Amino acid sequence: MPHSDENHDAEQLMMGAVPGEPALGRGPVRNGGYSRHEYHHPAAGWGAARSVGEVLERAGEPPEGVRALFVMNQEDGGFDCPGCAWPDDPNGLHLDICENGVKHVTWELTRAKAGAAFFAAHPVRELAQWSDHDLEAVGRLAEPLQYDPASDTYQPITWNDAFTLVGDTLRALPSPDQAAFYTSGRLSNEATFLYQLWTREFGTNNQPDCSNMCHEATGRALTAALGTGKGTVDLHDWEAADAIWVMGDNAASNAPRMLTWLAEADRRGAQLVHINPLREAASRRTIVPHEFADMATFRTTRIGTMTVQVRIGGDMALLRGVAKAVLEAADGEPGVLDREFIDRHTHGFDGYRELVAATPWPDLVQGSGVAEADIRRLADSYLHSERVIIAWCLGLTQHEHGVDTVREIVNLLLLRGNIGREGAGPCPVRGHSNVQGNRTCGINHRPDAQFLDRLAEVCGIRPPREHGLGTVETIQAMHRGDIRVFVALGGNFALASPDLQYTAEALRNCDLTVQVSTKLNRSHLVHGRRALILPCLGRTERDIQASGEQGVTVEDSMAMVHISYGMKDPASPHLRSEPAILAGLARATLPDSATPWQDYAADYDRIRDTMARVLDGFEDFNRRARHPHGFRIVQPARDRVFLTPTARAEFSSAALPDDTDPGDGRLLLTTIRSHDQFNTTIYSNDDRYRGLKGLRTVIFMNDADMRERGLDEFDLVDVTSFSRDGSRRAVHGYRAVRYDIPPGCAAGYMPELNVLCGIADVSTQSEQPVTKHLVVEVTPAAADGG
Ligand SMILES: Nc1nc2c(c(=O)[nH]1)N[C@H]1C(S)=C(S)[C@@H](COP(=O)(O)OP(=O)(O)OC[C@H]3O[C@@H](n4cnc5c(=O)[nH]c(N)nc54)[C@H](O)[C@@H]3O)O[C@H]1N2
Ligand SMILES: Nc1nc2c(c(=O)[nH]1)N[C@H]1C(S)=C(S)[C@@H](COP(=O)(O)OP(=O)(O)OC[C@H]3O[C@@H](n4cnc5c(=O)[nH]c(N)nc54)[C@H](O)[C@@H]3O)O[C@H]1N2
Ligand SMILES: [Mo]
Repeated sequence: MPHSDENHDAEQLMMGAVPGEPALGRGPVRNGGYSRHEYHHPAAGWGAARSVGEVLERAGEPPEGVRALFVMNQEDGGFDCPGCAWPDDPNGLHLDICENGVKHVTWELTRAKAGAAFFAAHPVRELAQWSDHDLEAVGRLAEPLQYDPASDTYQPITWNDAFTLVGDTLRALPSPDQAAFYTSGRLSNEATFLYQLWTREFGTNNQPDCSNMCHEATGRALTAALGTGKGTVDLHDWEAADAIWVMGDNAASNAPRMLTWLAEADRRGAQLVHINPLREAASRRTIVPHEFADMATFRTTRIGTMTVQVRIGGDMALLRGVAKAVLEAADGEPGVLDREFIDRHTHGFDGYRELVAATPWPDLVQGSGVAEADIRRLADSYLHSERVIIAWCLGLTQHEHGVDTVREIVNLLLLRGNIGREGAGPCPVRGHSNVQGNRTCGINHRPDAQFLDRLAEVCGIRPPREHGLGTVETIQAMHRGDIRVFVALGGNFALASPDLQYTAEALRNCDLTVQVSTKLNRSHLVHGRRALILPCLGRTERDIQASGEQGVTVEDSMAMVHISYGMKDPASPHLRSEPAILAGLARATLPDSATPWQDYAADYDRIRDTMARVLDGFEDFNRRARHPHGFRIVQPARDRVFLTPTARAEFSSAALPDDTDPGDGRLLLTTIRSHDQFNTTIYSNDDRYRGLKGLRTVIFMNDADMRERGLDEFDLVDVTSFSRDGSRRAVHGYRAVRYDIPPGCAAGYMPELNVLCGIADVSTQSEQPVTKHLVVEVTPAAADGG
């Protein structure tokens, strides 16, 4: 097919859909070159300061202003950082700000605005050619908009007309199950509660959420093993642990405030273990992030005492190997196990012990990609540590065997009673700042009966009992035409989901798509026949309602709930808060509703009063939320109370994964974040700690795999993925980059590579897309046309 550059559809180039052409990626349009260097500096520190400076400059914000805001935030109990879910320092000793937190806040505070004039001037087909960075860089959405097919533009609509359109369309559906209601994990607890109440009163449990792509496996594993779907440790435990394992988490970029605690643990001589196919920055040296506020105290701390380079998807075999070595040691010295704990508090130990004994070492070595001697070394470290915390993130969950792997973590912890005592326990590192609170407050496509009973009783509604659809099922149902209306409270569904092409077809097949958002993104351009953009306040902005100024609560990774007050004036006078928008939508959908929607929107204390009656652990919510450090939701497993059917912690005896070998010269590809992005929000094309500048369309590969394919650094490659259903997908014009990663493994960035994730490639255990486990072929790029 003949072509010339200017004829290429920029959107196609962004996706890497044009053979023979370098893919563009979704960051800022490249004006310079790209480069690679070893990153020798500590994680965070001066590089961080410079990078923040650049982001601030682009957002037109003076750095001092933002820094002052953060300081003020800490002193006055202001807003919760909309970045990651890592908890605030409970001792209040650290000024807990980090480079990436400053970036997220600044991105929300930007002065640039996308109003009616902007949308009138730029039809959707034109915006579709813009990079995702450039879309968000337009600034904050300033007024409600409706898609006008005649002009292919978004046009202003009044809030009332928008609510009426949604209400009328929903009521006209033959069944409430023909609508789906997505949540991204930034939504406050109060808005979450109203959202789930609206959709359940309307009549559906179709509540897909970002958790379905994130930590779903964690929730299911911990619920099965411990009776509650959350971790059991808090930051005081981090201060008391003798060993901290960090599995499948790029902490330096994605939970930078964790570095403070890793550095502290290192100073007191705790063992730090990083388990990751990639050698990540947090396993080297760091300057702890709060010190970034005061660069005068530039000092680095060694973090990372042991790095275990497991192969992609090899974690379960590794953990089982450690368990095997522990159980072997117990044969000679029974005191190695915490027998009293095992006998009193657990169930299934004998079966597990037999299974582990029957698993030969070569299987564990093969499955993990780690030598037996190294597994034994790790086991020694485990045995010599009295108090062990195992933390994990997406490297473990986004796999077919995510649930089994998280349960294997629990197995290992149970052997030595490393749960429900000081300094020990499982510690999932959550993603979005309130993703955990979303679940706690009722967003769940598989709600339990007890919760629905309470909701029915307190709120006087009749919630549907059948389970609803999760994220991938929702995409499939939209594609089939079974779901006609799609509502999203935040997020960027069109780009965060797997199989971008298929997901786009699914969204375009809807009668109506509604996006409640702060910034312009791909999901506004990939829309249904009718489409609305409803702009809302961000967490940093002051929220004034009929009864006065309002605060909202969020729950962090360690189950602490606290109230957050915005401090900035809203970006536009037309913005509404999420609770107010939800109340408006609910009233328009349910004209005969007895729920006091207007009162809820007028005074969030009223929402919290109702939540206190529906949700376990939220008693006296209004008072306790205002306590200076908030309150901790009771986690029974922390006190060795296990709400499982046997009332004991459950060992799991699952089979080892059989999918660690992609076969036939193929590679396993994991999709990860760069340092300069927050999910689908791309700040720049750099990935500082991995030493890469100016390029996102890369495949990180082992040197041997590159040589085998005749590839040099930055050579153009094509990547083909092989889905379970036999289908193939490809990206063209990526560049190979040499990296310290095991042979047979490769990595590249989400969301670009979501093109390669087949819709059928979903974990049967968790429903999560297996975005850390794609089977691919990497070949030198074919010349144009193929
Ligand atoms: N700055 C910033 N902060 C964020 C986000 C962001 O995009 N930017 N996103 C937020 C969200 S929603 C989430 S869920 C978290 C995500 O936080 P992370 O889980 O750190 O996110 P990823 O970049 O996907 O990185 C996964 C890590 O797992 C490793 N990994 C990949 N495959 C495997 C495997 O098979 N086994 C093991 N052991 N490791 C593996 C990768 O090398 C990488 O270090 O961060 C949150 N915080
Ligand atoms: N291949 C691959 N795919 C993945 C992943 C992966 O590791 N690999 N990770 C998955 C994970 S862990 C997650 S969590 C999802 C993320 O999926 P999402 O949560 O859907 O995506 P985000 O990029 O976080 O959403 C960004 C948008 O949220 C909106 N927004 C920001 N703040 C607010 C607010 O306060 N209110 C409202 N209403 N809107 C706001 C803005 O418009 C912004 O454009 O992606 C998943 N997709
Ligand atoms: Mo996430």
